[in-house]
Amino acid sequence: SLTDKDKAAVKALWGKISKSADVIGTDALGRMLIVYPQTKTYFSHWPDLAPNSGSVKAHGSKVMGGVAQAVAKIDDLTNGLLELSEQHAFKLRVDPANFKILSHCLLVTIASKFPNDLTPEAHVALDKFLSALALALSERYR
Ligand code: ZNH
Repeated sequence: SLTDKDKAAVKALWGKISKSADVIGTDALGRMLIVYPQTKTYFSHWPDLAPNSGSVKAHGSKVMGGVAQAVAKIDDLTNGLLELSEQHAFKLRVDPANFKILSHCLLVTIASKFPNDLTPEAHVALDKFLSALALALSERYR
C-alpha cells in the first residue's frame, strides 16, 4: 500500500501536472479506446468515439475530476471513492478489469507528456496510487 513517501510523491507530481488534467484525461481515454477497443462498448451511446471528439474530451475531464478526488482522499481511497464505485458497479456496470486498463493508459500518457516530472520515484508512487485507485473503484463490486 501507499507509504507516506508515496503519498507525498503523488501529491508533488499532481501539483505539477494537474493544470493539464483535461489534456491528460482526453489523451488517456482516447488511447484506451484505440489500444483496447473492447472498452468502446461502454460508450456506444456517444455520437463520436474518435480521440479528439467532443465526447472523449468531455468525458476525459470528468474522469480526471475523479482522479483529483482520489488525490484529495489519498489517505482513505476506499471511502473517498465509494459513491463513484457504487455508480460504476450498479449503474454503469463497468467490468472492474477496465480500471486497470485506464490506469495503465494514464501512466503512459503522463510519462509521454511529462517525461521530466515522472522520475523513477514518481513513477513508482504513481503506479501504486493508480492501482489503489482501481482497487477502491472495485470496492462496491464485492
Ligand atoms: Zn468512469 C462516468 C470516473 C474508469 C466508464 N467515470 C464517470 C464519471 C466519473 C468517472 C467521475 C462521471 C460520473 C457522473 O457523471 O456522475 N471512471 C472514473 C475514474 C476512472 C474511471 C476516476 C478510473 C481511473 N469508467 C472507467 C472505465 C470505464 C468507465 C475504465 C470503461 C471502460 N464512466 C464510464 C462510463 C460513464 C462513466 C460509461 C458514463 C459516461 C456517459 O454516460 O457518457
